[in-house]
Amino acid sequence: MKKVDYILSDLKERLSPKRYQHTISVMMTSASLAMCHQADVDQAILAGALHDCTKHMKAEEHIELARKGGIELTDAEKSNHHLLHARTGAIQAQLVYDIHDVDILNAIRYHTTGRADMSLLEKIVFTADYIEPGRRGLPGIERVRYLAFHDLDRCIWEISTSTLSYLKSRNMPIDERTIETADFYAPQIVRE
Ligand code: DGI
Ligand code: FE
Ligand code: FE
Repeated sequence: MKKVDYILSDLKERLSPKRYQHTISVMMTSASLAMCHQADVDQAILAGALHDCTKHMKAEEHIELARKGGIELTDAEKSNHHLLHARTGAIQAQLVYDIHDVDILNAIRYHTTGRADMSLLEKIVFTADYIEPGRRGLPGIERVRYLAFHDLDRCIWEISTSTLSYLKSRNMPIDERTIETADFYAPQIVRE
């Protein structure tokens, strides 16, 4: 059995049907973006398949995985499931699915917040998670989807600023990395 087939059959048992469908969509969108931007399609498929592999876990399971992986969690992470699943997802990918490709592990780890100066694979998974066909009701999504295939850095800036506005409007805690991503990918103002 191919590695990705094993991973998908295992995830199908663990994740809810909705999360599994999202996983498949992110995997296929990552593959498409990899084709467009001439990245490694197999890496994109594995990273897309695994990006939310711990999303179903309860807080205690996340904390246990973080302990196993030997990572320190910030208070913000401990209290925020959205931030935690990306970090524990990378550990689960390593420990349970035997993935040791650092680029794939980082693409999982940074898929929610992004970071400054991402690798092409990191950019692809970050973007695919936001634009996959099942996502509904996001502001300006048609344009963001267009940009994903035509101007990836600009697309990342639009996604991160849109996420920041959403978090601010709801008074949610903001991870420093999310701000760092928006700053790094802000279009340069050309001055004469
Ligand atoms: O796991 P998914 O739902 O597929 O997507 P995701 O991993 O991108 O998580 C999306 C959520 O993460 C969305 O509600 C916005 C939130 N998010 C992104 N950056 C931050 C954040 N939440 C907080 N609290 N702080 C952030 O900086
Ligand atoms: Fe996620
Ligand atoms: Fe996701």
